[in-house]
Amino acid sequence: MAPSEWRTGNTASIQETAQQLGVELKFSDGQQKQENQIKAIRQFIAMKVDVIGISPVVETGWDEVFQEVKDAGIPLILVDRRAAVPENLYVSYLGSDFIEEGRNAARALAQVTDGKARIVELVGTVDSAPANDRYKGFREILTKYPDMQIIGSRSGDFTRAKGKEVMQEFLNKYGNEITAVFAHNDDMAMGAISAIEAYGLRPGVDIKIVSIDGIRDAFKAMIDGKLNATIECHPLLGPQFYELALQVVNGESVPKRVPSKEGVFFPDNAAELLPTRKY
Ligand code: GYE
Repeated sequence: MAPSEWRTGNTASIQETAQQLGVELKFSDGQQKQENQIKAIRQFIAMKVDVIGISPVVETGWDEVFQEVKDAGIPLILVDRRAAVPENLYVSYLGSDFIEEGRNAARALAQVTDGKARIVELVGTVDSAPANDRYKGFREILTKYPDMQIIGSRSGDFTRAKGKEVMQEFLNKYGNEITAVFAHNDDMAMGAISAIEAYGLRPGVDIKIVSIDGIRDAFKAMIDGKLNATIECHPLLGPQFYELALQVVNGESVPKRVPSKEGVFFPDNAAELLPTRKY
């Protein structure tokens, strides 16, 4: 099962666009495990594919297998998540600016709490690029708000179930002291919302919540007054990915970094925007 609605949307975009373009896609779901991803890469090398695209589940531990890809003469494109490897091991990185998303989450939380908050943070998958960067960007802006403090920070692995579990633990430990939640993705925020309701508090009112992705459920939660903002992280990367891949295969030069476009959404126009949301 996909860890998040974001991932489901991303996978659908990669698969559907291949079909539309008539590109042959060999797809492998890493199930959140680096070892599975490494195994799949080696299989793709053995198949002598033209291009390999990967969303590295974590940042570190890729040098050896990426070198094998390079030695096999296959161009590698990082899609969505970055890997901490030398630049010569991949041709391009297509994805979001996760640091800016973290900054935007802090700005939005400052706005909805008037700059006063005791925050618990639901961190994404440990060592993943989005978790590392969102963590960093969020804190960068928080230094400007002395009355906003992070009182707890733990990984919920980007899933609803884990987000709920970690939020329950935070509530048991800090109770009414918590006035705000920053969740690194909407799915964990959805889990936190159920935990807060079960605890007898009102999500979005007693505890303000800001998260990242912009999935349909986040818009529904904003309409219901349970979520205070979502920062867009665009998963529909299929078209940009194949454009890059085809350029690379045709020997054209491509930029090392291709950013995807994102916005920030608040409850006021959530109902109007919900029908336009594709993931
Ligand atoms: O925010 C989260 C998913 O890598 C940007 O991964 C992606 C993140 C996204 O599981 O929902």
